[in-house]
Amino acid sequence: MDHAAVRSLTSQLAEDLAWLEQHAQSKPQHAAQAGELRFAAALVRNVVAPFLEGQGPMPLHVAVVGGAGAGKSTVSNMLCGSVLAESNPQAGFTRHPVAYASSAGTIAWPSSLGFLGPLRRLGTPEPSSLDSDVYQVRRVSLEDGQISALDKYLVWDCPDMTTWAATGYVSRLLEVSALADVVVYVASDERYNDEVPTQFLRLLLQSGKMVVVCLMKMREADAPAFLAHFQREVLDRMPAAAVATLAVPQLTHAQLADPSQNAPTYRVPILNQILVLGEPNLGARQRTVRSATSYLVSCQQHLVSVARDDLLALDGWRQLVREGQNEFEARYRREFLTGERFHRFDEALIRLLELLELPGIGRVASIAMDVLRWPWTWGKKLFEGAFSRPEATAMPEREVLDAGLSGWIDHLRKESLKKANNHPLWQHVQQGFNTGLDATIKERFGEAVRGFQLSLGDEVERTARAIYEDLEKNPVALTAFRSAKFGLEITTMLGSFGAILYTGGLALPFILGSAIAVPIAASVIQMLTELFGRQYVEFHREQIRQRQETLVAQHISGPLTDWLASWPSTGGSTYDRLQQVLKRFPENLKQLESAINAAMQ
Ligand SMILES: Nc1nc2c(ncn2[C@@H]2O[C@H](COP(=O)(O)OP(=O)(O)OP(=O)(O)O)[C@@H](O)[C@H]2O)c(=O)[nH]1
Ligand SMILES: [Mg+2]
Repeated sequence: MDHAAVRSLTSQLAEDLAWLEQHAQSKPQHAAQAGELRFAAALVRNVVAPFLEGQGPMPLHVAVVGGAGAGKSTVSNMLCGSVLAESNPQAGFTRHPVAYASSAGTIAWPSSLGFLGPLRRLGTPEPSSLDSDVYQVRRVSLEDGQISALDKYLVWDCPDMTTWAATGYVSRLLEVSALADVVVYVASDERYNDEVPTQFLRLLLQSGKMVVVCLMKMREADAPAFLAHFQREVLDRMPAAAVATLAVPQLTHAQLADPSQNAPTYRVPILNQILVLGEPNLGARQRTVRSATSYLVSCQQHLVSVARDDLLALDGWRQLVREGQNEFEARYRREFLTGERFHRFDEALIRLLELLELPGIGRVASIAMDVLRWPWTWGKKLFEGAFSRPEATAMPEREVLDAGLSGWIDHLRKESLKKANNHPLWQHVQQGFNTGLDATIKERFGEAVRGFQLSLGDEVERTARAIYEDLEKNPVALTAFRSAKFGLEITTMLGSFGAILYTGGLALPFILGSAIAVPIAASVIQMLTELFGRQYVEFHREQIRQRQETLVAQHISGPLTDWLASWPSTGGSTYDRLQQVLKRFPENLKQLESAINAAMQ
């Protein structure tokens, strides 16, 4: 994988994790997960990206972490060999990470994007109580022959963790813990089992960090019992084992003032553990990179779960909105379109039939034919008079649309109330309804209806008119239809007269027969003509119905559905971004894993 590809892959992963973290921060119940996400992003930025970009293993990093006032600064001093870090009775004194480095040689800092996240390096020394997104590096001159962790490592004295809110100074601790090749977890006898530090220890072990535990400040005689207790109550419940657990009983002031000289019994075992874990340098770094990658891959489901719940809830909301849309459209069809006659089409039928009669001089023949069709004309009148019912009047269109919208809104309101306890999204929707969401919906709906009416305009009128205008504009076809119809009628008539002449007008029964046959034949022809004409008009009437249905979906229900579906956004995040992250995150992790495997071959 080339340099540019590595950069784009690792930045995208870090970006997505940062976005998920921001997403989690908006919900108090996801505070711990926000911290985990920050840690995961820091693993990508501080460990994996520098390695893939060819950064060498030196210096290795040891981070000293633990609860407030546990003795982290004291242990950092023990690792370095002299009193460098400000230890202070005030718990929570250290507020930004301070790195101690041997003054021999220069430090090769990775140049990868986002290294140490928001932490800015201080140019001048400051007290470690400075509460700001910074870190500082303090150079230390070692005495000849003195053993110190600084031979191999940068020793990071970190702020405590008292809350999971990955904002403020805990985020600085997460940044450095992710960077670490080795972590020293410090717990004092008074507060060895505090909830947040214990959860943090779990995260460190789960992510495959090499953790050395230091238990502080107990009476020397109590040390074995305390170690056993901590093992049983804390470590045995962890997902992975710590490398070692060591006790540092309450030190005297002289020991605190010069741990190298006065407390080697406690200092040396810790140092040995740390130094062994750094052998060989490259092996130590590769282990850090491998562990980080395996953690990201194996915990990906958990990491994105903060968004998955939202996605499920959003899916549920979209589904609900669509159900409302379907019901709205069905109701419009049922209560308006099906009953709507479009009377303009009845008039169009009359015009069409009139058009098929002969014009000009032929009008006389047409009138004659009209008289001959008396059985059909009278029969039709009688039939219509006897059987026709008053037409069921459809509800006015606007009323149907308004009723449909009210039903839609009621459905959304009722369902979101029912689900209010399932996910904050539903509470958000409910809150929306309490603060005027329905008024906004109605406003948008009103605009949409205006757009619909405008676009429908005289479409009905035009379609109806086209039924006869098309024929009018096509004289060849019109003449052909008229001639065919009239030809058929005249042939029938002439056939009958011919028969009379043939029999010499003598056969009275035959004459009478013809007198009946001619009007019946003319009626049948007219009936067929009207039937075809009606079918033709009905076809167009149905088409305009469908067209109107489409226009309602296009102008009213469709846009309203889109707007409603994307209305709830949680923590400023959009549905699209959620989907994008959930899709590309696993793919990117797969790529990262193969890049790491290739780089370590
Ligand atoms: N007498 C004695 N005091 C100790 C011992 N270990 C730590 N202390 C004191 O406990 C206090 C807190 O120790 P620190 O090392 O500052 O603890 P920390 O974890 O760095 O604390 P914060 O940075 O405030 O979170 C300091 O006043 C230390 O001197 C010990 O073994 N003996
Ligand atoms: Mg401190």
